[in-house]
Amino acid sequence: MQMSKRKFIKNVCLSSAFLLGACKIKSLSGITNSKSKSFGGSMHKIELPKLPYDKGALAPYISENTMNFHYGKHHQAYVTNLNNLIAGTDLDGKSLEEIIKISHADKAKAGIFNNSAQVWNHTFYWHSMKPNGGGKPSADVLKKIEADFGSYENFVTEFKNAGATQFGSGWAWLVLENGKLKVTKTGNAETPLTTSAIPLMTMDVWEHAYYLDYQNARPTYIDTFLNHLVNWDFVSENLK
Ligand code: MN3
Repeated sequence: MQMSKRKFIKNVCLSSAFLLGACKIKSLSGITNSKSKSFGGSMHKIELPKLPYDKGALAPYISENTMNFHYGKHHQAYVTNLNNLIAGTDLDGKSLEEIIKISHADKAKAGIFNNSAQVWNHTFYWHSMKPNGGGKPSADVLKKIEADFGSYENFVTEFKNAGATQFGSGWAWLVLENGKLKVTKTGNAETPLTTSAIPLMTMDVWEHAYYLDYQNARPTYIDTFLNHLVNWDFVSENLK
């Protein structure tokens, strides 16, 4: 059964580990602001947000085995590392987005930036996919893509190219910059959050995202992401 977008997002909010108050439907921080307060103390913790679907829901394109490692081990490790790094510092208690921006501006906080940005990027990535996703987007997003890229096919070419040419680890993004859609790529933990561009969706091209399912065939993973996984509803919400 297909859930309406609104209901889907509401369910994401209700099922999330973070405070309901932080879950604003239209804001990007709604899905990623995983600050919560523990009982009996002033210690704030960044938590691992719940997945918007079951771990096996993206199979066969992304296996439950990959999700067990990628979400259960890698994403969790970024959360754990970040909490250890900020405990007792002036960043303790700040929102994830604040931590990312502050640490990005301070070379001495590179470890904190890498872990906090990876927490955010991964949450954004899980929401950038859905079961039965991919293919051409619906009318509103398609119109915008055709206006800014010339055609859907041009967008696909640019996005594939960004993913394939990101040397080593990183991310391919669809962003909105100065009112126009743009494809970008970032290395390691870098994220458009520290720029003026608004992220709309992302694809993880770290090897851990595809190695168990596709081994070294990154282009096959990228094709699969575009044809079967992209969550255009999420892009549409982020464009509003
Ligand atoms: Mn990853």
